Amino acid sequence: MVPNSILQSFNIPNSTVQPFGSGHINRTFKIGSTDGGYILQRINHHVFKQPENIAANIRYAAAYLKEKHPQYLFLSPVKATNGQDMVYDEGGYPWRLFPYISNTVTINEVQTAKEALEAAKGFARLTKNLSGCDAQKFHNIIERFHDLGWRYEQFETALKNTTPERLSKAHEAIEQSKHFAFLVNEYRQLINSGDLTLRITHNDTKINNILFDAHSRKTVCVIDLDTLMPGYFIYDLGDMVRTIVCPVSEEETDFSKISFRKEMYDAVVAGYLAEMEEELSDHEKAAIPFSGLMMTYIMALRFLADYLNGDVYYTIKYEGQNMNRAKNQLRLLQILSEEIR
Ligand code: ADP
Ligand code: GN1
Ligand code: MG
Repeated sequence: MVPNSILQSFNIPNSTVQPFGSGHINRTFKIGSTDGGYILQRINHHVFKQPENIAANIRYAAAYLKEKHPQYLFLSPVKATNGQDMVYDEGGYPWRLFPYISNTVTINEVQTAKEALEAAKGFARLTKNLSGCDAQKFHNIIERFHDLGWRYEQFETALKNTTPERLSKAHEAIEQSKHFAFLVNEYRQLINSGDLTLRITHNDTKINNILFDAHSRKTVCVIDLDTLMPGYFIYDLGDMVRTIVCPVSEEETDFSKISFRKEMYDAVVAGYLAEMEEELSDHEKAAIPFSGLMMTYIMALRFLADYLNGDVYYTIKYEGQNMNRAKNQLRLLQILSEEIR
């Protein structure tokens, strides 16, 4: 649970502390009453090796947005009593506190095209509002985070280092993954073409990283800003396609439920373009169909590599979960590759 020293550092007295949310990386707790209170998070410092850089990026973005877009709701951490954005526990883990945004919900599976449209607008607005700021001022939080070539190399390394047992259990998923390696070449060509502009992107736009108003279902603000850093628009749009067009999430193990919902795809693209149309070049727009394929593939490779590596990165609740996630994503990728282009 939460160490007392941490509660004291944020001056949180005798509160109700409950585990919250379904993220794979950090630990999240809800503090206080249902319609108020705080979100307390322990940052995974094995994944985020320089958490101070996360805080610096968020501070820089917050200051810029406050000046240029004062109406825009951007979630900034609440400072600890010592004035810092984060405090460290005895194990060296950083903790931070956010205001809990009342009357909001997150969703893991999109039900309506309106939700898809709103989510895409919400994530696109972040990049649009930050378009005037200096990308060089942002730290790269995780090097080559969405570099598909790098992720493929990591998958190959995992293949070499894994146990014979995991290699044999993952045989089918491995073969399917290799089948899509042509996407790595496409990715390299696209990046090398210089056609994509480096922007400030969220880089983790899965559907549960945006808050919806509980009643109107309009988006209230984006959350999970750990990977806010320079990136290409295909990363954000692609991760939305990955998590929105399918009626079930990456956790679904009944793969027959995985399908492509055209009305959701159209809504995601329309929502993104509603905010970003004027920012994107024609070359960038031509890369829209590739984005969903690329991000679904990268996630399949990352889940599978983690399974082969012995489940060291993503939180799992049962043995084989990362392999199931990879199989789920490979099924989705197969369907997307037939439907999108
Ligand atoms: P992770 O990095 O582990 O995915 P998130 O920052 O996405 O962590 O938080 C996990 C969950 O907690 C979210 O999906 C959301 O349901 C909830 N949450 C996080 N921050 C807030 C907030 N400020 N207000 C309301 N709910 C939040
Ligand atoms: C992780 O933190 P969370 O659960 O929102 C991961 C993303 C993946 C996602 C897949 C820092 O995101 O890149 O898309 O899991 N974040 C990191 O569910 O690796
Ligand atoms: Mg999250």
